[in-house]
Amino acid sequence: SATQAAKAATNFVPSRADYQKVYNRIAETLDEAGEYDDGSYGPVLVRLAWHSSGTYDKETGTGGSNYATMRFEPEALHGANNGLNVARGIMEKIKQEFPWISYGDLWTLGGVAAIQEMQGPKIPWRPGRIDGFAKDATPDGRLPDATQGQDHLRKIFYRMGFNDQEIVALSGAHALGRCHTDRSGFEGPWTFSPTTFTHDYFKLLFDEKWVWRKWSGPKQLADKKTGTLMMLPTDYVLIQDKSFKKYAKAYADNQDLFFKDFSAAFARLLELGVPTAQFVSSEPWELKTLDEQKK
Ligand code: HIF
Repeated sequence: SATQAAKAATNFVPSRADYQKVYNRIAETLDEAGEYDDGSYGPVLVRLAWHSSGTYDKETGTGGSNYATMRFEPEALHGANNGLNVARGIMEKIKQEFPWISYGDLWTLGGVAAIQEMQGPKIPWRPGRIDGFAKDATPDGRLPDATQGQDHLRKIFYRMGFNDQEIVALSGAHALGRCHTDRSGFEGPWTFSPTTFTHDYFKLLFDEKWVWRKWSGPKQLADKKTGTLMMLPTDYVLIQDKSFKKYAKAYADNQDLFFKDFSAAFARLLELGVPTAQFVSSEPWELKTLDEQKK
């Protein structure tokens, strides 16, 4: 709107209420998906938030959500980011409406709004990311390769500063969304409710019998009973590796514990690479869902 554009032109300092407005606009957009996938843009926005953050390398302090470098080639074209042009396009419309927000804040806020609106836990979040330049873009190979095993998973997530428990907690986000043959080559959803955030991913890992799918695509598992669900090789190692399995079982048995641990790990993921001094608030905020604001 004209008001929001005027705010961008002046030295306007946005308040928490302004960020709640952006959250609300994203939340309203999720359901404008129509025939797209399972009828929600939520899952692909979670994937954008994660891929913009998961490039972080704690040794060099490079990557992470600060500069939103996926706007630039070649990072936009990295194989791991296939299909995220859809999510960036959705976010671009929000950016037109709220030009004062940085892309890093917008994309991470998109993940927060998507998870909270899909009945997930509150994800504490605060603004402060700034737009970087093409020279800040990260090299290919920093995001995980789904065809690999536990050593690779640890190498990638330890590099971001996560431990085994956090790797498992984060992985529960695959309760959401699906794989697309024209994006990753894999196919199908992990759960029967891909637009609702639950601990079903862990329950299904333990309760179903998983068999290698017989097809010409990349190696993935299928549930024996219905053949409609999938697990990636990197999902399946969570019940094969002893250390991972202990946490996966705990999350399968206790949804509250999963929600609590996921919230902490995902909030931390979204802040990777952002210098603390840049944040506008010393404590992250819990933004309200649309439902909570109706009350
Ligand atoms: Fe994903 N992930 N992810 N992922 N991911 C895909 C889709 C989603 C990995 C691989 C894939 C996380 C970790 C890993 C989401 C969220 C998160 C796809 C399919 C692949 C191949 C892409 C496509 O074809 O469209 C690997 C190897 C990971 C390391 C374990 C995070 C924890 C689970 C960090 C995370 O939050 C979401 C949501 C989707 C669904 C996107 C969609 O468009 O529906």
